[in-house]
Amino acid sequence: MLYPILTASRTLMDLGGTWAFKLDTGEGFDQRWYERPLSDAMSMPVPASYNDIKEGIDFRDHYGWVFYQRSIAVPAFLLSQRLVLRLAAVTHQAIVYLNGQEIMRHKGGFLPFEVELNAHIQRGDNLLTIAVDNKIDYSTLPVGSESGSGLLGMFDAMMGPLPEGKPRNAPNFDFFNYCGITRPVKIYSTPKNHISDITVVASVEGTYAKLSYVIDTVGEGDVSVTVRTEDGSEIATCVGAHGDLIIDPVRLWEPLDAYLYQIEVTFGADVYTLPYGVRTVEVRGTQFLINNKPFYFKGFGKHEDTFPAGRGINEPMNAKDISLMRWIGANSFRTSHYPYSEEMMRLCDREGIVVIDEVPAVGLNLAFGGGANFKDGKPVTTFGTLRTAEHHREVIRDMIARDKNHACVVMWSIANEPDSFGEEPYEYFKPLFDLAHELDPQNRPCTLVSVQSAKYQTDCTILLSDVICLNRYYGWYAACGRFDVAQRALENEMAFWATTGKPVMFTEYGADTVAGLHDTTPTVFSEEFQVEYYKANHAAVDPLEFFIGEQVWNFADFATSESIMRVQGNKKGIFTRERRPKLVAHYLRNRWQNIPDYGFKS
Ligand code: GCB
Repeated sequence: MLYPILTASRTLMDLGGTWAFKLDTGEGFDQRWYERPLSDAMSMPVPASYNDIKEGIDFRDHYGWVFYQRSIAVPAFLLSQRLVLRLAAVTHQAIVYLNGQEIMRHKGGFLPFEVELNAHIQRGDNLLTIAVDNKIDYSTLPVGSESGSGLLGMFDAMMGPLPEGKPRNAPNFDFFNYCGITRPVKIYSTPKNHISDITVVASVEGTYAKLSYVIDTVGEGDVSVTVRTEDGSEIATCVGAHGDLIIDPVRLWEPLDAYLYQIEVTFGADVYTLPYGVRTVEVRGTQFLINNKPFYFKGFGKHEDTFPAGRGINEPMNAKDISLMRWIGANSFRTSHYPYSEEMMRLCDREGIVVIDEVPAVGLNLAFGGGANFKDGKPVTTFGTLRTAEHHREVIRDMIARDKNHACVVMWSIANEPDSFGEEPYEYFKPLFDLAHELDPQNRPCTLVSVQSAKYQTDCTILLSDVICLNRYYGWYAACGRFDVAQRALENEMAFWATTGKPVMFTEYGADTVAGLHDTTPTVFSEEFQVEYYKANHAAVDPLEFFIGEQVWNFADFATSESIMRVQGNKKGIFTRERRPKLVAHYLRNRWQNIPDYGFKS
């Protein structure tokens, strides 16, 4: 799927701004709010999550539908063009109405969708209404408890029974369920005969690169493709809907030293330019090779999480985060726990930040919260109970369609911390791994990010993942503060992973740390504790040749649901939510500046 841009043949209109907005407490569809201007509407910025924009718990924790509305007009001279309404992310479900008619619906809160407007749009003003649902359950990704019944708090079962409350979302994951129109809404135009997709795969041999391309089109016309350098010089050209472009000598896209060629495609009157970094990725033995050299991941699990935009796109913060990554000596992050904005992906291409791209498959684990889950008195299994399989295929398909050409993406993550132990998870995940490999024209490595458990020897990641990605909390959730025990336990577990013959890395490890809390003895939650925690973990993994990366949890403190485990959110950030460094940032900076991007373990 192409990112919408302005070109010599395409216009682009941004519908960002202040929209009318209304919470629906049950009457919105019956009263057909989408047919006329919303009465008693409040104002709401788009794009942004709505939750932190207004005050009060009923607003922040609203359960269900909300309505957004504005009027749109398209210049008359554009009505002969193909007009497309594109929504980059609406969390979690959207129904789009134009002039009271439904024109599109979409499930899934983190990937773009679009609809052609020509059959629906009128001259002059049109009423655009977007109904947005934030409900999560056993069929959505991410996963929540069924029908707003709410997971019980840690001690509720012990001290209950408690009376029923208002329905609410109960996320089976550890980040706030921010919702709304969180990424840009745009209308773009193309000629009727247009380019609908571009796929480019590079192979490199010495100084020589071959870019094999396929151009998908709609209608009649001739295709030509030209490659330009960053300074605009033409260096390769080809005609036809598929073919090979030769660049010799090639300048490779390297971590923190990006180079982007401009691939200019024309089809009849339509023109589109794709920025493209040439690099290779391969797992060989226990190494992760970028451009044929053994890469070491240094970086973070992140969130799209700022105040008050919530999960709403925040481009200044994205730029700041990458600046902080460079300052601290990091080279990579994972898009935990959902695909990030297209703007962030383009920025990572531009800046040379290496990305593990994750679908919103988090919470696929009914063992969270203590032991077997029960339904009607009977124990249930995760994948015998969840109804996510079809939607899981959709998000893999849509993420790869969106991100396949990005140089920054070096691996796909099929899920975060699912129940991955034994046969049933294997049966669930095997077809999803096969699908990702089959859909990705670059056939990048795939992984699932695995949860800490005593059952790790039965984790289906051993069979399925190209890189073993571990979330491990020795010294925090296990052996809290007992760093001698934590280190030995981690060493013992690593002895097992050594036998798999696969590369292994941390995708999470960390300790909650309240900025400003200090102690001479490193006690839990103090900044000194966080430093000691990381030192103990590094002592266990540094000697291991097959250990190819460390992504700490988390880049910054972030918002979560209410719980006695969280003090105004998760505090495992290396930076605060406002991006001030904790003590550990200086420790990591010193460490990472002395670890090269390539060749650390060889
Ligand atoms: C995890 C999850 C992450 C949590 C983290 C924590 O394993 O993947 O979403 O935020 O632990 O801090 O508990």
